[in-house]
Amino acid sequence: MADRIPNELTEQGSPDWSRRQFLWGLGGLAVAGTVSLLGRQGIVSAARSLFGSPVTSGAFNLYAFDYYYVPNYMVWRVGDYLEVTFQNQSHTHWHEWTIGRHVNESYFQAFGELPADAWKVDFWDGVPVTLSNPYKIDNFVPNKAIVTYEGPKSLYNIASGGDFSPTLKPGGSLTLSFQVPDKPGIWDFGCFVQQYIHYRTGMRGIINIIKA
Ligand SMILES: [Cu+2]
Repeated sequence: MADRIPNELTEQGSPDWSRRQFLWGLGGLAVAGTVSLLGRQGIVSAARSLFGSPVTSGAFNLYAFDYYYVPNYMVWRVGDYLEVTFQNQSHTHWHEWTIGRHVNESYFQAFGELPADAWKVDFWDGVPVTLSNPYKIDNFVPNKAIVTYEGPKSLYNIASGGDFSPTLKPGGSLTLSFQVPDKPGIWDFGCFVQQYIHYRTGMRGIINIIKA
C-alpha cells in the first residue's frame, strides 16, 4: 500500500471542469456588477443555485493544488454515501482539507502564535467517517469526528488540537468514506496551512448540502 501511486487526474475532476465552473462565476460577476474578491464565492454560489448543479455522489476525487482545490464547488445530499479520495497534486507543498462554517478572520491579522482551529463550527463534529488508503500523511486531526481507521493506525500520525483535518505531504492521498450527515446548507472548506496563506490565496471551496 505504501507504494501506491496516486491516481492520475480523471475526466470527472479535471482542471477543465473547474475552469468551466469558474466561467459560470464570471458570468455571475458580470450580472451582479461586483468585483469584490471576497464576494466572488458568494456570487458563484448564487449563480449555481439559479442554474442548478449536479449532485455529487459515490466515489470521487478532490485534488489539492497550489493553491486551489478541484473541484471547488460540490453539492451533496443528506444521507448519500460518499467516498472522497483527497489527493495532494503538489510536488512541493503540504495541503489539508477542513470543512466548517464561520472562519475566524481575526486570526488573519494575528501575530505570534495562532490558535490551531479556524472554523467556529467544524463540519465533522459527531460524523462517523472511515479513513483508508493512507499515503504520505503528514498528520491527521480527528477532533470530534467518529473515526474508523483502515490500515495501520500509525500511518495516520494522529494529532490533537484544531479542526478535523487530514494534512497530506506532497503527492499524498487519503480516502474518506462517510454518509452525508443531516447538516444541510452551505459549508466552506479550505486549507489553513502556512498560517492561512493558502486559504487567503484561494485554497477554498463551497459544499452545498441539500436535504434528501
Ligand atoms: Cu494548502
